[in-house]
Amino acid sequence: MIFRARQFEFVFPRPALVMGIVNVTPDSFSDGGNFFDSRKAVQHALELVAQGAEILDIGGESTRPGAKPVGEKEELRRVIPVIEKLSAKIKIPLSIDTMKPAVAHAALEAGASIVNDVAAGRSDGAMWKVVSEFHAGYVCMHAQGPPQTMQQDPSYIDVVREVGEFFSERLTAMLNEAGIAAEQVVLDPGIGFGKALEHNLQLLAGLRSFTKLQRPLLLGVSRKSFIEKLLGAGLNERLPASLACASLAVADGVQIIRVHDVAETVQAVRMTEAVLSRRKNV
Ligand code: 9MG
Repeated sequence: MIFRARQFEFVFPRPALVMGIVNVTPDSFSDGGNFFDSRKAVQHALELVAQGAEILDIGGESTRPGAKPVGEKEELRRVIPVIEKLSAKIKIPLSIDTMKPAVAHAALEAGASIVNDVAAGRSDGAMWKVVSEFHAGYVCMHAQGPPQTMQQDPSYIDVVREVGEFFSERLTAMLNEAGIAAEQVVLDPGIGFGKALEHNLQLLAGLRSFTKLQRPLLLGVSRKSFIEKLLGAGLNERLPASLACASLAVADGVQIIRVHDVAETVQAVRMTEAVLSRRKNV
């Protein structure tokens, strides 16, 4: 299986890729006031690469449940200088985390190679045209509803089946209507995006079923609030559970893990892979 993102190509099976999260928001990299400092964001990104990140995901708009939307101009102002500086310094794929085609377009022009679209093309139909035009990699994530309202009353009959059907429908539409090649696409069940605790756990238990779609899978569980709902762990106490999910996911066929804690995740994932590679077929 191949994943192509502009000049980058990953051939699977291969060790899972750890994608480091770079949130370019004022609360993440403040200049000491209400603005963010792009130099601090770049510095943080370079540290994630030194820790073993093989992809960076750069976002200027929070997608946390209930987060306030950010205007296009402000989102561009946050992410583009960071992408320009990083693409001049490092030769790994940069992913732009956005639902806005104009932001994706500018980010790709600035040197990004992947579009991480938590709306899966449903926020603005122009997104897929941009992905197709640049031959970019594309993360197609499942969400039930937009971030502002998605956690109000998530409802499914069979969440694993419904997310699988969503992937099939989106893939068919992308390939047939948007001129995107299957090899550009990564699928992501969207843990925490319009899902109650039970839905998240069922998706984690059912990850293996998505491998039949023959596309790389991406999982983001890092520090998410469902961990607190299950275990009572506060924001700074969720690393062990995040690592447990990462290891289980890799064992079930997930190829990309999106995380804040890169060094710890790389260690957990490499250990998991070392043991998996020695499993006998009993
Ligand atoms: C932006 N963002 C936050 N959580 C995410 C997740 O689980 N997957 C992807 N693709 N993006 C996410």
